[in-house]
Parts: sequence; structure tokens; C-alpha cells
Amino acid sequence: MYCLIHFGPDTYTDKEWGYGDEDPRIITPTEFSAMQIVGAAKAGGFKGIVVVAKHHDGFCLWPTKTTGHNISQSPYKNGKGDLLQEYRDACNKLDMKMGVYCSPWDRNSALYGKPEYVTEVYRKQLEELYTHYGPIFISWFDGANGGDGYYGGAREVRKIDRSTYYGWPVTWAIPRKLQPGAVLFGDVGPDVRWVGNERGHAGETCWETYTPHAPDAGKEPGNGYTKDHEGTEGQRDGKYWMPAECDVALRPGWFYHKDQDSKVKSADTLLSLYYQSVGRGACLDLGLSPDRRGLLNDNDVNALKQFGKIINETFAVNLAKGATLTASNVRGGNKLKFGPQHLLDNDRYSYWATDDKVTTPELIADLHSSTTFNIIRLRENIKLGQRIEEVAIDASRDGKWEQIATATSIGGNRLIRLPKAIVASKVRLRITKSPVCIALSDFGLYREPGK
Ligand code: FUL
Repeated sequence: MYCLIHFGPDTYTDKEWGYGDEDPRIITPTEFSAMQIVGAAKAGGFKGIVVVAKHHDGFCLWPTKTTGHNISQSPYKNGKGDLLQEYRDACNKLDMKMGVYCSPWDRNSALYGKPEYVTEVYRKQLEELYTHYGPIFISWFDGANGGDGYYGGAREVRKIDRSTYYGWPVTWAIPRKLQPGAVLFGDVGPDVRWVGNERGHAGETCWETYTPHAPDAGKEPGNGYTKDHEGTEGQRDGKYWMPAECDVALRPGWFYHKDQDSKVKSADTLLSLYYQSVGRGACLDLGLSPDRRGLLNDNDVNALKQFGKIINETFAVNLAKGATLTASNVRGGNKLKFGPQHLLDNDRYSYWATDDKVTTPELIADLHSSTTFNIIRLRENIKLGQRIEEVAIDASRDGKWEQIATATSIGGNRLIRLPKAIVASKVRLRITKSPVCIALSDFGLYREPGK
């Protein structure tokens, strides 16, 4: 989980997409505090932030050499400000990761639409960001390309070919070289894909594998030019390992609007989104919107804090940890137990593997006493691929099994949230469909506070 931070001209014009003709002098964050913003994200349990360094309006939050349309033209710190550096420092202090979003579409640049925009402006901006503000853990390549804009005063519609204009393979080579540890996000990956909606949820069935398709037959897909709804479930036979990113804003809009102060998502809503994204093997990318002061509103801070607290409390104790595990088959006839992080198979593998031909094994966890839980966690050893297609879970209180849940597409992390807490002394996991023998690295039972 990480937060996507939108702040810029739109914060002051009350818009979501700036036209590109905004006067930098409107950017006057009198109390900007990266520490407050990053600290609130951390309290929410998020591991990092992605700074929208440039949105579609073309305004750069760092003193770039590529355009005058940047923070040095605003009164902020008398033209000596650099919000990216402030975020970098806050992330270092708070041990949070940092990523960047630099919009390919630029409604300010006179060069937009010409090849020089890509070679002299956009790619140079990326080089600056990767060179000065690393380590970068993710780079966002947004797909929005709306057409009209200021474009240096031309005020016209400019259309580009989304598959070819940005020369993605050449553009991606820049972070590969300067930030080799960064994953690259886009509708076409290449590392992680957009989930296809901005409501923050993956499909109930969600494959980590995916092949981006162009909407028109015979064409190459590109960012902003895919059958994006296919990202919600991915494809079982997808060509690439490209897990889903579920982006959603904490408020109705990505940027701050005063009239949305009372529409901040509650901790409960965030929690359901968590189970529908992280719980389905995807990432949750939550949008935060600092206000005109350069701070998050108290409502936003409080929702994050409460959400973080619930997540922490829920996953503090794996209630299955003391259980005796009996599996119908373990590779090589070994015994299973819990290790500090993973399931252990006689210390040979840090996961439960079955013999090659066994694809529908069972695992019984004897909890030794009545245990109350409402969350079941399953994690595959994804280094060996996403193998399990379907599972069922049964609970027994007094010797009689009762099915309590089923799930599809397990992957790196599958959380099953039961509508009601269950009391059981034994739990049985049945793998009901898998094309090959399984490799399960984690089995957990948890209880949400108050459930
Ligand atoms: C979209 C943009 O158009 C929105 O303004 C926002 O930045 C969102 C995260 O990505 O494509």
C-alpha cells in the first residue's frame, strides 16, 4: 500500500485537470509540511508515497531545467522551493519509500505533440527526477491524454498516437538504467498494471498475469489505449507477470476541494477497499490531497490513523500459529509446521509443497481450543507462480465440518473476510482446483477488533 499525492495548481483553482495556463504565482502553500503528509500516510500503515511531480497541467513541483513552468516561479520560499526534495527528506526521516508520477500529457508545453516534447522535455524531466530524488520504488506512467490545452498559448486540441508517441520502450529504459529497483506502472505495465477502475478494487478473481490488448483489432496497445476493464481480473493465461494497482482517492477528487471536507472516506470504507485490493493480491494506491496550506485536513489524518490502527490490530496475531498442522500430502512425506514468517516443511522449503501429481490436497489446522476469527489469509510462494485456482475452507467446532468460505485465484496474498466471525477449534483448507502441485507459503487466521 502506498499513497498518491496530488497537489498543484488545481489545489488553488478548485479543478481536477488544469488547462496548462495557470499562473505559478497562485501556488502559495504557507504551511507546507511533507512530514505531516508522509507521517499521516505512515500512520495509515502505508509503506510509501508517490508524488505527483507533474500533473496534466504541466506544472513541475521541482525546479526543473526543462520548463519555466515550475515551483521556482511561485512565491513559495521566494522561488527557492523544491517540494520533491521536501518529500524525499520526509521519506528518509520516516523510513518511507518514495515514487514519482510525472504526467506524459502536458497541457502547458508548446512542444507537446511534437517529437521534441518527448526527447527534450518529458524524458529529461524523468532523468532529473530519477537522478536527484532516488531511491525511487515505483514510477507511474499515466494514460490520460485529453486533447485540448494551453500548449504555450496555442490553445488548441492536440492528438497524439498513444501507442507510439511516447516511445515507451526507450522511455522505460531511462528508469531501468537510473533506478533499476523501481517498478514501472502503466496500462501496459511493463511491471504492474492499472486495475481498470479508480474505485480501488480488483476483481474477486484476480490473476497476477495479464496481456494488455488494444481496443482496436490489429493495433498495438499503449498507456491510455487498452481494454482497461480487462485489468480488473487479469487473465489466467496472461503473457506477463503484471499484478494490479488499485488507485482510489481518499476524497471524491484527487485534488483538494474544500466542499469535499465532509466526504472523506471512513476507516470502514478504507477497510473494505483494503480487502478488495490487497486482499486480492493487488496493491492499494490511496490518493491524498493536501489543501491550500500544504497540509492534510484533520478529517483525512484521522481516517488514515483509524484505518492504520485497525489493520495493525487485526494482523498482530496469527491465531493459527499454535495449531498442529496435518496435510493430506506433503512433498517427500514431510511434516508441516509454522516458521517465523512462513509455513515450513521440515525446514526444507519455506512453503507447503505437494508431490508433483497431487493438485487437490487438504490441510487441517487443529487449533486445540475454540478460536474466534473472521479473516483467513493464504499466500502462495509466487516465485513458483500463481498456481491455485480455487479453495474451500471448512470449520469444525464439535467434530462436524461446515464450509465457511470459498475463494479463487490465491496469488501473493488472498484475504477472505467472513461476513461474521466464526468460532472453531479446527479449520480445514481444501485446494479444490490447481493445474499443478501447490506451493503455499502462508496460512493465517485473524480477528478484526470488535468482531
Ligand atoms: C488519472 C488522472 O487523469 C487523474 O487526474 C489522477 O492523476 C489519477 C491518479 O490518474 O489518469
